[in-house]
Amino acid sequence: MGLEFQGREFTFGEIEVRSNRLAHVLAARGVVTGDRLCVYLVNCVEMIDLYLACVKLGVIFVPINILYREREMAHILSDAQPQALITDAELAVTVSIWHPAVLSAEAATMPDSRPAVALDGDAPAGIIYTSGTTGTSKGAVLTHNNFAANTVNLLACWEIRDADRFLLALPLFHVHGLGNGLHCWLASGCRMRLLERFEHQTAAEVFLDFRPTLFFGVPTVYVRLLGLEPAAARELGGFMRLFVSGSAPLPAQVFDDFHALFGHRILERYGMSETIMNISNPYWGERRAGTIGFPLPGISAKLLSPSFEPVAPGETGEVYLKGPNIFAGYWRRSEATQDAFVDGWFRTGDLATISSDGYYTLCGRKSDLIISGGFNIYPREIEEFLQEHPAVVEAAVVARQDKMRGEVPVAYVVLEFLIDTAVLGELCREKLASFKVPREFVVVEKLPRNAMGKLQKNLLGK
Ligand code: MLC
Repeated sequence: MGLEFQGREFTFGEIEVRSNRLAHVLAARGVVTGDRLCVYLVNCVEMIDLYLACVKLGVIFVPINILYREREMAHILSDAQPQALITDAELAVTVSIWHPAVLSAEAATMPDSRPAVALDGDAPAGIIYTSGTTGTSKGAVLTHNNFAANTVNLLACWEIRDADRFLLALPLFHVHGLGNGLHCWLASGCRMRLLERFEHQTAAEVFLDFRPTLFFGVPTVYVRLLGLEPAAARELGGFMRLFVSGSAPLPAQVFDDFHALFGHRILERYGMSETIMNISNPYWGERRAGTIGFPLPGISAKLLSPSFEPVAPGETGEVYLKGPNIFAGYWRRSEATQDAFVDGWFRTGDLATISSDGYYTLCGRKSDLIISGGFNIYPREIEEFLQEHPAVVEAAVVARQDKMRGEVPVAYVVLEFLIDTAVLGELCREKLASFKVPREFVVVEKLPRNAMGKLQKNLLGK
C-alpha cells in the first residue's frame, strides 16, 4: 500500500504530510481558494503533492500536457491566469515560474497539519484544457464532486480494492491518468507504482518486476504490449486482474489478439475531459469487442438525431449525457458552455449506436478531431499554424489510420511558391507537441470544396 516511484516508497501518511506542508507553502506564497496553479511536469511525486495541496486549499489545479511547446502553453496561461506556473523546464513565458525543488525545500520547514479550508463539493478542483472544434483551447472545469462521483463509480464497478497492485504509466495531466488513475489509487488505498511514462521497450520488465493486478492504458499501449514474448505475456496475464482501455477506440482485432496472447479481455470504457467516465463495459458479464458497454451508475445517456429526436436501436445518433460526473462548464466561456448543453444534457459530439441489449458502440465524431496515441489533435490548430508560413496559401489536416497510434495527422497544403515541405515539418517539430506534427505533407493545387465553397475533408487522404 502506498506509492512507489523510481525505487522510492511513500506511505499514505507520508503523502498526506508532504501535501499538507506544500499546501502551507502555497498559502504562504499568497495562493488562496479559487486561484489557479498551472503545472507542467512529467509524472513525479511532486506532481501528486501539488495536486493534493491544491485540493486541500481549494486551489484549481491546471495541468498542462508536457509535450506542449511555449506556443501551445501561451494560450492556456493567458486564459487560466494562474498565480504561477510550476515547472522545472526553462520557458520564456510571462507568468511567474515556481520551481518544484524550491517549493519542496520551503515545505521542509512547514507544519504537518492539514490546512483548515472549508470546501464545497461543487467548487472547481481542476481545469483540463481541451481544444474543442473551434481550434481555441477551452478549459473544462471539473469539480470536487465530479472527481468523487467518478472515483466511487470506478471503484464499485471495476472492483478496485486495497489489495490491488496498480501500475500507472499514463500522464497525470489528463483525466485518464488523473481522474481515473490517481483517484482510484487514493480512494482504494492500494499500492501504486507510478512510471514517468509508458515505454514499450521496458514494459515486460516493469510488469514482471512489479506484478500488478490493475493497469489502465490507451489502445496504443495495448498494441505495444502485443509485441511482448508469448511466455512473458502468459506470465503477466496470470497475475493481472484487470486491463482497462480508453481515450480512443480499441480495435476489435487488438481486443481479440490481446485475449489470445494474455488470456484477458480488455475492459473498454468511454470518457472525456468534460465528463471523466461515462460508459463502460461490465466487469462481470460480457466485455464486447468494439463496444463501450453501458452507462455507469447514476449516468444517463441518450442518442439523438440532428433534430434532437431519439434514434431507434441500431441507428446512429449523437451521445448526450447527464450525471454527477458532468463538468461545470468551460472556464470563463459562458457562450461555449451554453452551446455544450441542450435541456441540461451535455452534447458530446460523439456519434454512437445502441444494440437491442443496451451496448453502446462509438461510430464517429461530429468534429474532425484526430486522436493519436490517446492524445487529441484539433486539425484547425495545425492548419492555422501552417498558414502562418508565407509559402502556405491553404492547409487542411486530416487523419490517416495508423496501426500503432490509431490515427496520425497528414497535411495537404496549397503553396504560393515552391518550398521543400521538410521545412514545414521542422517548423512544426519546433513549435508544436510531437504528436501534432503531420506525418506527411502533400502538396496539392487546390483543396476540394463543394459548390458552397465548403472544404470537403472527406475527399482527402482516403
Ligand atoms: C509520448 N511522448 C512522451 C510521452 N508520451 N514524452 C514525454 N512524456 C510522455 N508521457 C512522446 C515521445 O517522446 C515521442 O516523441 C512520441 O511521444 C512517441 O513516443 P513512443 O516512445 O514512440 O511512444 P509509444 O510507444 O507510441 O506510446 C505513446 C504513448 C503516449 C501511448 C505512451 O501516446 C501516451 O502516453 N498516450 C496517453 C495519452 C493519454 O493519457 N490520453 C488520455 C486523454 S484523457 P517523438 O518526438 O520521438 O515523436 C481522455 C478521456 C478518456 O481522452 O476517456 O480517457
